[in-house]
Amino acid sequence: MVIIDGKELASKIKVEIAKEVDLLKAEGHKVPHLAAILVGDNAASQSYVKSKVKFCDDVGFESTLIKKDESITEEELLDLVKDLNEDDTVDGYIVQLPLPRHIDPEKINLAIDPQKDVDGFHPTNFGRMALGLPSYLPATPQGILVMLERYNISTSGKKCVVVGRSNIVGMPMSILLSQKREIGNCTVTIVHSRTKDVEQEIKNADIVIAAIGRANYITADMVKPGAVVIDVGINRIEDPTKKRGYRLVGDVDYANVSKVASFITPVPGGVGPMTVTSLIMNTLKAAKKEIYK
Ligand code: L34
Repeated sequence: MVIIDGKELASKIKVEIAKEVDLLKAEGHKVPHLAAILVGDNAASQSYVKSKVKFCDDVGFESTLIKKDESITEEELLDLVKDLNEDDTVDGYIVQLPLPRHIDPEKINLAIDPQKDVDGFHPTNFGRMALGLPSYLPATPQGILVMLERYNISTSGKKCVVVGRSNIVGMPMSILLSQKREIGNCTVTIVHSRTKDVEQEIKNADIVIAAIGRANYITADMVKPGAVVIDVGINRIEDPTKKRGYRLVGDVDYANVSKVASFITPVPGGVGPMTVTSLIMNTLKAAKKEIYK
């Protein structure tokens, strides 16, 4: 069994991106600039955004963190988005999710300039992705593709089961893995709340992508021996023995599934760091105008 070390891979790619930034500077270009809007005081969001800003620092990007109180109105947030669309010094930006209940995330998403949408969430980018046109790929699915690629895991012709159908992970992941691309050509099944025999579907898979948000949901008896298991879940479980009062577990029962899988991602230190890496990769593409000329 091989542990897919997302943290280590992220550090490796960090060095590669830092070199590209040096090259850009040597050619007289400005460094890439990522902005992030963070609304409210959700502890997990704060920690995720903090790692995004730190990654920018580490590779020599400029970053701007815009923190807003959770009382911000939808209109004010839309104004902020408009400002970032018009700010020529910003190459790409994100609005960290989730947003407070009084703000419609769809409305905010639609207001983002697709050319600066380094999350790849805007319908223009999602549509371009689905059509196989150049686009920013959503960070988590792209991070997973990079993991599979860098660990030389062949996907062509493999049966892949994606558990969960969210707009930001399950749905785009299933599209990408079924496409005719280097890491793709899978026969993909999406498993969701209305699936008849969830366990059998998962058991058929050569590659399992778990993105449901339920702690330890995938158990060893559901996994085909030798399968590749990618765990997207980040669930907080109360744990008084920990300083923070909780520990993180994935959607996969790691202790037991790791005994049957050929490759597996841990939580933490698996997909999470690759999500951050992938956002930074997209920001570099934005600065270099690789997707939109
Ligand atoms: N707009 N909202 C927007 N874009 C995103 O791409 C995200 N996401 C998801 C939540 N909301 C978003 C993230 O940034 C999830 N996510 C994310 C980012 C980083 C990590 C996990 C999720 C991460 O670094 N996880 C660490 C553990 C961090 C901790 O200790 O809490 C890990 O090793 O898995």
